[in-house]
Amino acid sequence: MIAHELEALAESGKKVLATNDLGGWTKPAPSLYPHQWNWDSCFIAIGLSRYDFDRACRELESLLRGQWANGLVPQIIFNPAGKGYFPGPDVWQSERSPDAPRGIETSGITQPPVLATAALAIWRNAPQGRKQDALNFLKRMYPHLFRYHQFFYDLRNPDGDGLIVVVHPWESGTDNSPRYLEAGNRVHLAYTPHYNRLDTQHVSAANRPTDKDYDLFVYLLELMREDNWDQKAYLKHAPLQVQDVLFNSVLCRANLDLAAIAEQVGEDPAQPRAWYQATKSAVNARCWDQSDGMYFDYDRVAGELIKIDTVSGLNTLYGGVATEERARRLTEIHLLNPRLFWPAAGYPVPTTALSSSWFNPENYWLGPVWVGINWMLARGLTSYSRLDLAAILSTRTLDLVSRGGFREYFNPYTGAGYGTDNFSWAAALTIDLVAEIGDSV
Ligand code: 2M8
Repeated sequence: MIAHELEALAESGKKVLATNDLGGWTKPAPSLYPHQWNWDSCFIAIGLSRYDFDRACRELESLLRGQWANGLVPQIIFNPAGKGYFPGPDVWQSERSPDAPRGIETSGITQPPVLATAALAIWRNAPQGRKQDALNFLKRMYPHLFRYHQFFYDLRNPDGDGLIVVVHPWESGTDNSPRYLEAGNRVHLAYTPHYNRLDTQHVSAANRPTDKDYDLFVYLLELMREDNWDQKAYLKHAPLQVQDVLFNSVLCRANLDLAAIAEQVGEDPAQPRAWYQATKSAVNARCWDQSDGMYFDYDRVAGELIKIDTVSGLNTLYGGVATEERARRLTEIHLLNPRLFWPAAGYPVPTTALSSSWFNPENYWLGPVWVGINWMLARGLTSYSRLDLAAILSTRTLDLVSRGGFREYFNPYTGAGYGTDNFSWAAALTIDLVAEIGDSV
C-alpha cells in the first residue's frame, strides 16, 4: 500500500474507535461486546496514543476503576447500560468477594496483562509538549501496575517459580483455542449449567465457540463463584489450570515495560526485572519441547504439556522469552513453514497450525488470523532482529484489514473476515502499525 492509502486506513480506524467510544473508555465492538474489556482497552490505548494523548490516558485510567483490592484487573468492567451480552454482572456476582471494588460491577477473572506495555506506549508516543504530563501519568499508574503484577506472583504462582497459571479460558483471551479445549476435555462437569448464550444473536454460530465449549466456560465460572472469587481457595481444587505460554509471554513483556516505567518515575526496577527473569526461566524450563522445537502450554492438572502447535508458542518472541537459538528454530521451522503458519497463498499467521487436526479457518481462536496476535509477533520479530519478517508481517496484516475491514478475525486462506465488524482492537492496532511504518521511513 502506498502512503496515502495507509493514511486513509488509519483514518478509518479512528472512526471505528470514535464510534465505539463511550466517554472515558471504548467498547470492543458495537453490539457483540458492550462492556469494557481488559486487554482490548490496552490495545485501544496503544492506538489512541498515536493521536490523542489525553484520551489514551483515560482509557487506561478507566480500566483501573475496576481494580480489585488483591491487585486483579478484571477481564470485564460492566457497563450498566450495556445490553445483549452473556454472562452479565448478575452471573458473575463479583460483590461476593470483599476484594471487589464497590459501586462497579466486574467479572472475577483477569486477561493477558498488556497494561504496563500500553502505559509505556502512551509515554513513548506522547507529543513533545506533553512529556511532563506523560511522566505524571506514569507516576499515577505505577503503583496500580505494580499491584497488578504482584497479584500474579502472589496468587497465581502455584509452584513458586514464576510460571503463572490461568484458570479460565476467558482469562487467556484465546477462549476456544485448542489448548483450552484439550485441557477442558479433561474437566468433569458435575452438572450441565443452564443459561442462554447471546453471542450467536450477533454473529454466526459457525464462527463462534460451540455450546459444549460454553458449557465448560459457564461451569468453570460457577465453580469459581462458589468460592466467592477467593483465589487461594479456588486454586486448591481448580479443575482447569493452564500455564499458558502466550499469557506468560505477555506478562514477561509487561514486566520489562514495568521496569522501564520504574526507571522513569524514580522507582526501583529490580522487582519487575526479577519477575521477568523468573517467568522467562520457568517457561524455558517447563514449556519447551526440544524434539518439536516448540513451546507448549503446560496442563498443571494433568501434569503434561498440551502438545498442539499454536501461534502462542511463537509469541515467546514478543515476551523476550525465547533464547536466540530457540527463536531461530521457531522462526525457520514453524513460522515460515507453509504447512504450519505461513500459508503459501493467503495470510499469515493462523492462530493454530494449518496441519493441526484442530485447525478450522473460520472459527474464532481455532485457526483464524487475529490483528492483535500478528501485532505482537511483529514486535517480537523486531526485537529478535528479524526486521525483514516483521515488516512483511505488518504489511500483510494491513493488507488483510484493508481488504476485509476491521473484522474480529480472518480466514488465513481467503482473507474473509468473521465475527464482529468495527472491532476496536483491529482499528487501534492498524493505527499503530501505520504509525510505525511512518516512524521507520
Ligand atoms: C473474546 O472473549 C469474550 C470473553 O472474554 C467472549 O467471547 O465473550 C476474546 O476474543 C477476548 O480475547 C476478547 O478480549 C473479547 C472482547 O473482544 O472477546
